[in-house]
Amino acid sequence: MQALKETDPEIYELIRQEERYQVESVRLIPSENYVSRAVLEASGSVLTNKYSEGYPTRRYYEGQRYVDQLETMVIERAKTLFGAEHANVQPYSGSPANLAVYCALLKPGDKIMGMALPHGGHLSHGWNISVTGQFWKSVQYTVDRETRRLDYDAVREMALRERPQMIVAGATAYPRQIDFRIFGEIAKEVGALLLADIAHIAGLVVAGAHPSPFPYADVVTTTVHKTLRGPRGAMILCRKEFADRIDRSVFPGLQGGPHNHTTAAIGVALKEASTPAFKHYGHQIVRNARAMAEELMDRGFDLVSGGTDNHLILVDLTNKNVPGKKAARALEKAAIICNYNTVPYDPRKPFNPSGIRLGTPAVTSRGMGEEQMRQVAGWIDQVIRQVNDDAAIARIGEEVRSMCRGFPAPGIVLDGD
Ligand code: DSN
Repeated sequence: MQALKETDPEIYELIRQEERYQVESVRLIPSENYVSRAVLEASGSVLTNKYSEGYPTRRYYEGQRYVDQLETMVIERAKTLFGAEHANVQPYSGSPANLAVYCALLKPGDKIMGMALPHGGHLSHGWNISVTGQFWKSVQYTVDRETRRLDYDAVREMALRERPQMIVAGATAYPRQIDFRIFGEIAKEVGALLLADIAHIAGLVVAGAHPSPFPYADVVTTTVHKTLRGPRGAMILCRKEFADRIDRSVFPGLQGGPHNHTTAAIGVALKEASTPAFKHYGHQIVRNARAMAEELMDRGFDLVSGGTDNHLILVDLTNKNVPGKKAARALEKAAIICNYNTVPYDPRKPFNPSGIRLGTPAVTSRGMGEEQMRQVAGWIDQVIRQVNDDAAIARIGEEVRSMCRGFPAPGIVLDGD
């Protein structure tokens, strides 16, 4: 980054510090990852210079001879990888992708039925402070109070009672597999469309480590920067019959020019995701999450739903008498990065909730395995036990950083290395 160093040493320095931070910490935020050098290069390419409103061969600008080839190739890769009839690779991120789907397929005043945010859903699934819960009517299903898992009978009852026009299946903090087949049946039964938001699990789906939402969902949205390990961006995959409405909703409905540098980087990530190595990676994410979950439970941690079968773990810290925010802050000081999170039926407020959310996509990208996951769970335990002891936490941080040095972070070459 010589040019950046000369032009803007302040920004250069912050990026260098962030690189070191990412290398020297155990990153357990389940929606984060390390992209490859190839993805970073495509993302930082001259494609950022281009405007190309419209779609391949139907643009409002000339000069698209390479951009058209590029976007067409990325669309084809997306369709092949997920087995979809149509793909739109232009949404800027996950929330705009979901908004584009609602704008395309719902009328004002129609009803969305999604998973409640405090139970693991996403803001854009119709939660009341999101425009998706304001422009459309919204009802929200929850997890069961006892099992803290989805109760599909209750979801069906709500759908029969509420008759939504769209059901959203997908989550950001749900540690169990989602049964898209049942969601598909419920949607059919009540005449609703099914939107599967697989942002968190797209990489697992591609790897065969989580059942696919196809052919049950009418539309599938996903970000590409989580388990799929691409740049920050999103895609909408759908049946042919919805293709025109979806495309028109993304552009010109909601967006202007696509971010072509992102499109290129998505293409690279999709190519990487089609390899046997990625398949192994997806399964290892789940094995790692299970190992960490088991070790945490052995140490007396209360995991929402009693464990995990995907990439994430939701820890309810009530029995440890440490609020989630305090825990997450202490862990950060020990070079373990996670986020505080509400747990279902949380008596505490979202800004200082009872839980923390942990995930294994990023650490798995570094080649860490079950042994390291158990070790990390042990450090988490030690930090929570000594949450007020800064010296002890600093000592744990040294151990964490030392372990990290043995696992190179993809895409990052530290200055001087
Ligand atoms: N904000 C993302 C997450 O962390 O799960 C979801 O969009």
